[in-house]
Amino acid sequence: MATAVNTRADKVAHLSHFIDGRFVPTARSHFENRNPATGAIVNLVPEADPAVVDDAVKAAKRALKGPWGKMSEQQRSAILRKVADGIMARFDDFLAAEVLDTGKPKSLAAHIDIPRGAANFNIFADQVLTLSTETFRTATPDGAGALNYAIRVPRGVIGVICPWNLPLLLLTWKVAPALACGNTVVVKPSEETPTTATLLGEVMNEAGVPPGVYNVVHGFGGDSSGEYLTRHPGVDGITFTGETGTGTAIMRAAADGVRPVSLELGGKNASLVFADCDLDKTIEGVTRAVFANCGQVCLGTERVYVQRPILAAFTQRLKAAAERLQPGNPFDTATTIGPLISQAHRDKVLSYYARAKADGAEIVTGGGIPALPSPYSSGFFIAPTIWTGLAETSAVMREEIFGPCCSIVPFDDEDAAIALANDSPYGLATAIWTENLARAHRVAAQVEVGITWVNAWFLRDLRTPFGGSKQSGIGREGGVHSMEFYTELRNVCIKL
Ligand code: NAD
Ligand code: 6OD
Repeated sequence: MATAVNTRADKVAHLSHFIDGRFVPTARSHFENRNPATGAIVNLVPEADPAVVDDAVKAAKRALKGPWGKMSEQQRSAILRKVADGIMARFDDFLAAEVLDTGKPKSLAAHIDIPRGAANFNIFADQVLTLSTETFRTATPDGAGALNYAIRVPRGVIGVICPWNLPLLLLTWKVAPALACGNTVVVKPSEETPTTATLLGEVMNEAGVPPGVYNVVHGFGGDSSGEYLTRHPGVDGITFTGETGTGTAIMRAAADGVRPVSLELGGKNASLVFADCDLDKTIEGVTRAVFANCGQVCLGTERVYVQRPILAAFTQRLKAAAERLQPGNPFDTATTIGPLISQAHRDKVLSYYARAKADGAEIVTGGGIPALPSPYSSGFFIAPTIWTGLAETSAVMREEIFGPCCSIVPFDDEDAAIALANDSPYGLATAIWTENLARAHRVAAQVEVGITWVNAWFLRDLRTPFGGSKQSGIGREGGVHSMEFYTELRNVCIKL
């Protein structure tokens, strides 16, 4: 099927905004979007100015009053299922587009990103059919009483701002519940990964989503379409995933007009590896937690605390696992680690590699840029890296790097492990590795994070509350928790 986006590495496509059910080309101000695996340009992307963002918000406002606003939950649910089916029907296009935009291994995107894009529509198609509200019988002096019941209404136009690390997965994680609840959306995908959001416009049209319900504007963040969108007074709520600093700026923008925000932000997550763990399972899990998606996962582990009796064995085995990772052509099934998203991000991660050295780290493995043949030598690849010997005060231990790297630090007992894990301004996720169930419960209750895994990492049930504590975010996504953000509760009191 012909598509409006690029699914081939040897082509450069002109992307468009998607507004009111139509692809809107613009001749003005295109920026280059590169394939991180080769550095080659894959897309020329239009940057939305305030007028384009305004068009999108107005289209979304109109759509609230159109057929979408009049549909039953059952009708919306059925349409969302068609969107899920549409993603699966275009699986190969979504997969190619996501791999070209991100450079992530095709095997990873085929296993996680694209199926989750579809699953996100199915889960919220289910969820909206079981959404309930509270009812109270209230006593009154005349004895007749009153009945209080709450109704849920859509919030209106939702501004959706997304990052580049799991583009389709994170975008649909917000768009699906927003639409299920009867809202309309204006999405601003990351400037690094504009393609699958655009392709989703085709699927929305094919599934019968009315024009204006799903809109996409391209561009950057501050002083560009991201900021224009979050500041637009026609936007009734903002949902954001990205860096904590950006989340802070968005929260400020949302203060004008007192608009609700949902923020999924950064992390500096710990793995706590106890001597009583199953070491085979733990190495497999920690390897994924540190290196999956080239370390560009908000839930990923950058601090690995290991109980002293197994420190040497653990370090030697994690090193071996890191050295087995195979960089290269993301479309090749042998490739198990892709590049970082951009030259700028690689420069940032390399600055932490230099900082680790300056702070006295021992480099267990990695530390630089791997030698690869052309054209991958021009990509943004970086070596998986492990350090030991860093002090907790080092910036490498405190700041989110978002690269394929971790620092291993020993601990002696449970209390020390918990204290180390909690010594962070962030509070997104922790992975605990132990075969002692009582210990798992004790530690899980004390780590100050929104998400704790025991003997697992990134094992997801989409009904569960997902989100961060401290500077890792505000609010929870998933199941009924998403529905709470995307609806407003109104109470009705009837005197009987
Ligand atoms: P980012 O904050 O730089 O950008 C995210 C999005 O915000 C982009 O679309 C960008 O254009 C936009 N943006 C930037 N400044 C803006 C502004 N002033 N106003 C409006 N929009 C603006 O994040 P990133 O580099 O794309 O993604 C990596 C970050 O995302 C990491 O910190 C990672 O931990 C975090 N993340 C968190 C989660 C989570 O669920 N907690 C998930 C994935 C990524
Ligand atoms: O699985 C999810 O629902 C989710 N929000 C994952 C976030 C991953 C961060 O990079």
